[in-house]
Amino acid sequence: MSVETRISELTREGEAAIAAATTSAALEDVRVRFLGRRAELPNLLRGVAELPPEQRGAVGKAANQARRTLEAKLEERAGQLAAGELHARLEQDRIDVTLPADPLPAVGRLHLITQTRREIEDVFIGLGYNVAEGPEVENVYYNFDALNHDPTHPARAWTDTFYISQEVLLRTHTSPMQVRSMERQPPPIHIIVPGRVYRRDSDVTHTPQFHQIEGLAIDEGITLTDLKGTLLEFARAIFGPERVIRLRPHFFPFTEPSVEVDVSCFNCSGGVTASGERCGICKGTGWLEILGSGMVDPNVLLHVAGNGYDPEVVQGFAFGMGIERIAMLKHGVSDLRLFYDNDLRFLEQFP
Ligand code: 2NM
Repeated sequence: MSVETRISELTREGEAAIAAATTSAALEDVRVRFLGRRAELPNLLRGVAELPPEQRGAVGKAANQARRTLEAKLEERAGQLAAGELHARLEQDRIDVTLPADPLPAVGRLHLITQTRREIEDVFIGLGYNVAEGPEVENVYYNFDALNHDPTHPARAWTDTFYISQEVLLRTHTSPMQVRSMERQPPPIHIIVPGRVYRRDSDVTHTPQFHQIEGLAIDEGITLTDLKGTLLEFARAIFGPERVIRLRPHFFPFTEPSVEVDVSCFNCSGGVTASGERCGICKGTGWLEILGSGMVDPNVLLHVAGNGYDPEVVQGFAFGMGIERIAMLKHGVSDLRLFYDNDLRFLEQFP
């Protein structure tokens, strides 16, 4: 076989091997096999000098041509394989950054006051109420005047309320936001207002800052019956489906008539426990006081009559409750101060 024939054979074999290589590593093996230091073609090139002079030109030319051809094919194939491998790697390593991260281990829990607030909110949201929040620093107008507190009402005294100035104070209830909401939105309105409130009280059953949820429903034709049905629904959602409620007459400046609402005790029957003892939760009365309520006084509506709250046309009810009180009753918490001591032994009991 002539050297030229061998060279063209090597070229074809090399081209076939290059085309057949499916990975960069396999292609590198082909390069070594055909163009490496000990490969046949480079060996032929190095041997050109020993050939008879008349063959040197043709063989040298053919061998060089073969080497350039294989080098070009290797180059081309290397590019193809690198691109394909990159694509495959990107495809395989694809990370979907929109997937949720692995959940973090739990490092805490909601405070019992927050849990209770949300639970109460959920009940009223289920009844179609909206949740509104307002400022803790209020004007005397919204905190007292617009809520029909007469000028001598004891809560107005500096001894009972934290004043910032003559006209500005820390709200003593969340009802100011109900007036603000009525200024902002014509009837019908169904809202609850949760939040912090402040009173100058400090003893076993009072902290100077505590939490309230107040509710307000105003529309044409709302009666005390709607109030009772709503609060019964609330009492059953929080204290159990078997509960009943009772209304006792009371006085609040912003409602007329006003009532205090009791729920039947969830721990006993009529004040006597299953084992025949006097119930410690309701002190043997069979009832737990849970909130204050009433039909909104026309004098309150008159402050927002310009926005559609004409007391001759619309009426409704309002109620207010202490979140701490509801939580204490429901979970048997014996001391209000436990809520604010930040003691994990207490907090961890409410996962
Ligand atoms: C209570 C008891 C009774 C009350 C009244 C109002 C408003 F803004 F409509 F006048 N908001 N909340 C209310 C009524 C609050 O808490 C014991």
